[in-house]
Amino acid sequence: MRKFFDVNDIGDLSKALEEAAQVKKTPFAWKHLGMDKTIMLVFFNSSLRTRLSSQKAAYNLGMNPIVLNIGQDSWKLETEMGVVMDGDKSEHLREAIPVMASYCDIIAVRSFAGLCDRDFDYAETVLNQFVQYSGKPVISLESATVHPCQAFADLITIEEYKKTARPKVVLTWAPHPKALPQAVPNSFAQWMNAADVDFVITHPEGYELDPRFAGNARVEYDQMKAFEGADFIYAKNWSCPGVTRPQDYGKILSKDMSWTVGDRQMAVTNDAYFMHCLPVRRNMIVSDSVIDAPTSLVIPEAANRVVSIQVVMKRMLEALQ
Ligand code: AN0
Ligand code: CP
Repeated sequence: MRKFFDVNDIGDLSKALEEAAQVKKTPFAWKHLGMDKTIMLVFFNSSLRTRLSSQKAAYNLGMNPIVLNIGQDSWKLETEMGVVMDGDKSEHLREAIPVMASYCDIIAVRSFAGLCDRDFDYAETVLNQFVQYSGKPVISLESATVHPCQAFADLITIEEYKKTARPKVVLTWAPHPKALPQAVPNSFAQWMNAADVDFVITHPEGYELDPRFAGNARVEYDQMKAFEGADFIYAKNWSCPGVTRPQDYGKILSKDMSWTVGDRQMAVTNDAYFMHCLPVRRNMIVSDSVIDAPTSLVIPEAANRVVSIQVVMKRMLEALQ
C-alpha cells in the first residue's frame, strides 16, 4: 500500500474489517514489522484523536513516530507554486517534503481545506505534493477533501454495533458557528457507499456533497423523514461544498438550530446509535441528552481510530519488508 486517501486504497472492505478485528484483538502481534522504521506525522492543523491514535498505533507496531507541528515547531511553509516568497513563510514545501522524507519510511499528513479556493482544495494540492516529492507511502490524516482514517474507524464501529445485516445509516448535517471542511462527510459518504448498508444523507438545501463522494446516495432534505427507522445517526457540520453554487464554496449557509440532533429526532429512529467523529460542540451539533445516552458511540468510535490507522500502517510496513 503506497497511499491511503480513498476507500479504494484499502481494497476489499470485508477483508479490511476482518484485519481490523484481528488488530484490535492482538494489537502487539506485528511489533516486528516496525522495528527500525520511522513514521513522520506532519500536522498543519490541531488534533487530539488523530495525533494520539497515530502515535499509539505506531508504538503498537514497534515503529518510531516523529511528530511535527508546522508553523509552531517548524518554519511556516509555503504551499503554492510559483509565488514570490516575500511574506511570513520561510520555507517551501518543495524543499521541506524531501527533507522530511529523508528522515522516515512513511509520511502521514494533516492539512485541512483552506475553504477559499475550491479548485486548490479539491485537487488535494498539498497532499499530492507529499506524494510527488516524498517518494514515501503517504497517509491522509484529514486533508482538503478526505478523512479516511476516520471513515474506516466509523465503519469498524458500525460493524461492531449493528443489530441487522444491512443497517440504515443516516449522515445528517448539523449547525456549527464556524465554517468547517467537507472532508469528514465526504469520506463517510464514500465509505458508506462502498459498504453493505442502507445509506441516506440529510442536509439543508445548498449543502450537497461533491458527487465524487456522495455517488448515488439517497439525499432526503427532510431530516425527520431521513431519521425514520435509522439504526445509526452520524452527525457532522460542513460548510457549503459549492457544488450547485461555486461562489458559495466554504460559506455557512445555515445555522438552523432545528437541525441539532436531539430527542425529537432520535424518537423516530429504530433506537439508533449516535455517532460523531469529535471534537463536537454540545447543544449545537447534538443535545447533551443524546450524546450522554447509552446509545452514544462517540467514545468507542474514537477508540477505533487506533485500530483503523494501525491496519493502514501495518499494510504499508508489510509492503516495505
Ligand atoms: C474538523 C473538521 O470538521 O474537519 C476536524 C474533524 C475531525 N473539525 C473542526 O475543525 C472543529
Ligand atoms: N476525529 C478527529 O480526527 O479528531 P482530531 O481532529 O482531534 O484528530
